[in-house]
Amino acid sequence: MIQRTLCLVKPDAVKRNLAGAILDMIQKSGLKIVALKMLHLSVPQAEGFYAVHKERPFFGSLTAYMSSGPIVAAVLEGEDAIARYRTLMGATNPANADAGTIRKLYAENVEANSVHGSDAPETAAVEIAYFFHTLEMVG
Ligand code: 3AN
Repeated sequence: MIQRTLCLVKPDAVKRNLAGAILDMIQKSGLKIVALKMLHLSVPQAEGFYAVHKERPFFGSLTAYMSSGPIVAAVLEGEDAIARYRTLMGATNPANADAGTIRKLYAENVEANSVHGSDAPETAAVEIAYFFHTLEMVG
């Protein structure tokens, strides 16, 4: 099934000039970028995005980090895009990520882990709509 998923290149990776390298890995994997922008979230915008995690102990730190610098947001499209992109990202904690994954290569730690990817069709739809208007997506 052709799916769309939300990709975020997080502040740690953008700050280290890794956005291009990460988007290159995504494109080389065969996923297609159908929307792309750079933005700097405010704390309330980061809190809105991570609302599902608001009871977690790391919520304050996570939202401070996600609003600490610019991010790159993209919508990826392809056959089985949600699972394929999560495989390419690797495990949440880079210490547990497989060799060759984005997080193994670039993530600093479990919080500053370089990339975000939606985990299911329902969350992908909500997350894509959080960042992109329908008219900003092509293809
Ligand atoms: P994933 O991004 O792999 O789907 P989630 O949804 O469990 O992982 O966590 C969302 C984000 O919260 C992670 N990408 C990471 O930045 C942060 N995070 C997850 N677990 C921790 C933790 N134990 N300590 C600090 N931050 C965490």
